[in-house]
Amino acid sequence: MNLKNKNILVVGLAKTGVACARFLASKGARVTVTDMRGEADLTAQLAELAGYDIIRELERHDEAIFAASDLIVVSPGVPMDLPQLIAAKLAGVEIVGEIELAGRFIDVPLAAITGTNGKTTTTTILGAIFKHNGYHTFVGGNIGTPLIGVAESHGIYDQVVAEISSFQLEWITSFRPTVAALLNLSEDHLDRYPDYQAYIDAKLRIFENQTGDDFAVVNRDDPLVWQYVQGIKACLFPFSRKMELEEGIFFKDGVITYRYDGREECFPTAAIRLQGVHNLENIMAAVACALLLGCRPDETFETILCFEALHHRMEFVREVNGVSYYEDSKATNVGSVEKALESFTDITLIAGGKDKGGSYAPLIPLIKERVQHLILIGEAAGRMEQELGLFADTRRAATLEEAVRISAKITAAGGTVLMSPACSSFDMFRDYEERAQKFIAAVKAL
Ligand code: UMA
Ligand code: ADP
Repeated sequence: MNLKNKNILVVGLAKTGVACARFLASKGARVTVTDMRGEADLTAQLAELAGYDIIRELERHDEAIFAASDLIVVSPGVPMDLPQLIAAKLAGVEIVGEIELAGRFIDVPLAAITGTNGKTTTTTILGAIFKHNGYHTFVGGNIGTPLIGVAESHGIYDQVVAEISSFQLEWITSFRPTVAALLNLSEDHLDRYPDYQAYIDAKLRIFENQTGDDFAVVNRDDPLVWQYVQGIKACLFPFSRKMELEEGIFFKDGVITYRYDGREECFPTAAIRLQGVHNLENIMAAVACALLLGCRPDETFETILCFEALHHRMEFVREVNGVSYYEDSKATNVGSVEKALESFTDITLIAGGKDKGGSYAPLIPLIKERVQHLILIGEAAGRMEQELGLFADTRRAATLEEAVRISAKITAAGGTVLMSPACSSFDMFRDYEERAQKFIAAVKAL
């Protein structure tokens, strides 16, 4: 792809925009960056662009600049229906997302992980397996390091592992993973998409450009996933913790078995540290990707044996007066909260935050069965109370700290206080990490 002297507009100037602008400028493109935020909010990003010859269009998106570009590169946080993008598309301007641009410069095997939940965990496990197998591995994408970093790296990597979000798949045309994994599907991001189907359609685009030479590692136990992957061109490689498979990877009687092309590898799971059935699924998906891409079984197994849970995913904080406190701040949708509720009984659940628009009703059976008290915070509290309030003793708290104090008063010894919000954090916190830290501090203060 020749970028020299092309007029390229980068839309959004956060992590992705900065990385793309630097890369494009280093390739000789004439780069303009545009962001709705102003200079005062973007000092860190602008500092990273110091020394590069880049035009800035801040505090506005000028339709004329969009239309006059040879290429537009869009950040994942910018919605697809931005009027300036729609107009540019109608005018025939090529528009790509950052992973599409990066993909055009990746010439080594690419493993791409998507799904509603478990992406970061699976991506991290897979990256660790490749590294333990001796590969120079780039781990990036939605996990926090823009994928374009691979293109900037002058060929030092021989393996790429990418966490891929639905947002990132919106503007692809040729992005083609060697192995693509779809972990699960449940409602999320309905504040961005017109409906659930549009979100699913965006996720499924991960398979769009694969051919029969590529693999799709897919959850055989998730009926939606299994339904939607029928008919894709890639070679289907299912994973299951519920059924034995003739080909694929499955869990049975304490053993993970990989079975493919006449080969069988067995991994006993008793000594694995990562807890929870959902993590078994993440491990199977990662092991499948690794073995399909040439990793050795011994090194693969050694890696999963010592892999520890990532922070803010069902993490134990402390026990106070016989009550255990867990924080699951990364649980920002209903699907992930279901997994957390399945892991405990006698729960005081602290939930709420910025509403993403989906239904909370799938939680009702588990709330009836396992939740004694429900403490709601944030913008979503009203809607959650309407949908869930009848099924447990329900209260509201103005702050997370107050929610923790109330939980400490009302939870009987032997119970569990679980913060698993089912919402994003942006109404009250900078991000899910800040929400986690505030919860941990409040629990430590008890
Ligand atoms: N902006 C505009 N105009 C708009 C909308 C936004 O100018 O109409 C600007 C904003 O002011 C901001 C920038 O665009 O400056 C937004 O950029 P961004 O949100 O794409 O932020 P990045 O820092 O580039 O982060 C993105 C991903 N963010 C999102 O998808 C929202 C990061 O995923 C990802 O790690 C990073 O690229 C590197 O690949 C975060 C995320 O929340 C973790 N992802 C969602 C999730 O996991 O649920 C999908
Ligand atoms: P993602 O990157 O997709 O958000 P994470 O690995 O960060 O996934 O986990 C996010 C939340 O989802 C956490 O609450 C975690 O406990 C839960 N989770 C992890 N893996 C799965 C899975 N396979 N199915 C459902 N929930 C999961």
